[in-house]
Amino acid sequence: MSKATFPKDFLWGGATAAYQCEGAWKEDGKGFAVTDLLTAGTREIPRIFTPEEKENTYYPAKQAIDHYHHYKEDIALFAEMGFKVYRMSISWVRIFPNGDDEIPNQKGLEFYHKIFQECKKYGIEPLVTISHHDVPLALALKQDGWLSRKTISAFVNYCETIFKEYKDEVKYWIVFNEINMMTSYFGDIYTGGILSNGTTHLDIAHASEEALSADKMKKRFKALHHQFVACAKVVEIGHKINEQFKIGSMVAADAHYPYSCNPVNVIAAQKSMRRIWYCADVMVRGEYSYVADSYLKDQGICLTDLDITVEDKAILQAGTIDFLALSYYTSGCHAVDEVHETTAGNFSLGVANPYLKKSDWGWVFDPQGLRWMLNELYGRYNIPLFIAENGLGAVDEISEDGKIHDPYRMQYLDNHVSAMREALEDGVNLMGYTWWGPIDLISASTGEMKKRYGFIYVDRDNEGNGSLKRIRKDSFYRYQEIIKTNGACVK
Ligand code: BGP
Repeated sequence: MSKATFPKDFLWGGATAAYQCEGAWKEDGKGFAVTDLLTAGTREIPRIFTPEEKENTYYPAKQAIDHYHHYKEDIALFAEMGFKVYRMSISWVRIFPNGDDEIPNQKGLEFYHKIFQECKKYGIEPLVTISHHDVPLALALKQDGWLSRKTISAFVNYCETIFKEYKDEVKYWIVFNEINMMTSYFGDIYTGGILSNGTTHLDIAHASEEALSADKMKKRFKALHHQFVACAKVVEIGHKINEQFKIGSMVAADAHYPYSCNPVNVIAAQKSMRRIWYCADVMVRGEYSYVADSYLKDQGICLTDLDITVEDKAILQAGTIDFLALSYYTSGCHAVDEVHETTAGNFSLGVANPYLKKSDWGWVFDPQGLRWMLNELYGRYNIPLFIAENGLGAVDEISEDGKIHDPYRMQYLDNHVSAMREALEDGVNLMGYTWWGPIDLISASTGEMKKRYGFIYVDRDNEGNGSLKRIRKDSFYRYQEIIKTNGACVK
């Protein structure tokens, strides 16, 4: 039997997020997002959130990689690699500095027009994430961000504004980045529910030890419910503004395996998948499924705690998404019969897999897990899938020849492209693939520059020093070849 190939119109590209690359954090009328005010950390040191900008403190989002002023150069480099799509996010606070202002900030609107025009110049399709972690600080301070229903209307107004503004320039949208992250240790920052929770840091080092009261979990899940309602409303409104819009939303979908065939471990792994199903079921099927009850019960809460109204239910039903976007980086195992060494990821993932190697940040390499996850998702939902993030954060060195040789990244890329092709052979409907951080940018979990994902190196260090010069890494040319051959060059 001949091998499946990638569809002719497969959307190859890369993904970034505003606060991790733009910089220019106070320029042209932009307000603060909560994520702007996170200090830099490391794998061991938490990022601290400060409700006000502190003197003599380094905030990575302040300048990031200064994409705001380098966007032409950056998009030209993406075009040189052959990108068909550029996934980027609009910063809510560039458009509405306080989140709920009466009038949008024209300079903010103009900036994204410029980005889309630049993409168009090279035939690159924009894919816009509407909310990538960056809840407006003003809404967090005033009303605990997504904990308040008032944030739903502010968000819907923001979406309506950008849908109308860019309706002829953008076709593909992702409403929420990794919406299931709201229930993880990132949740208090990403929902803006900081003040009520008293949370002031983002602590990846201790994420797996986190034990929270039912009251705190209730707040996270309530904020998440408000995002579901907002997402559904926005899907409906978007389709009315332009019926050609393809509007998706996204889950973090790392793979979960039983550590052994001991049935108690199999059940534990199955249960851990509820962190994906809980969210995707609502967005794809328009209602909470049976897994919601048991998942919430394990957090000490129940569905009635979330104050879901009859009107909410109707909204969820009416606004189901057109495609499901996912991020996939790694996998973890589940064991409840014995104690084992743990592993890391953008979620805390449980036990390390003895068959797999790890990155410097402890994320295991598992391309087969991507094939497995795509099958799980497609089998359950039967709607098109889009891999909106996948990539390797690694330490890169500039060699004596002035170049960056990154065979480890090329290997990671090849292996995941190969796994995607296998998933296509399995019959999965996959629309596209955007590598996370095609250009080095700020790490979300640690705030480092040292954790580099890019095919393009950016001269900038963890303290914010460097010329910001862009340099093509070896992987730049590999991705270029992969796109040029539509994946055929990968064994
Ligand atoms: C995802 C986020 C991205 C990105 C990525 C890599 O969870 O959507 O914003 O940063 O993870 O994570 P990190 O930057 O922590 O290495």
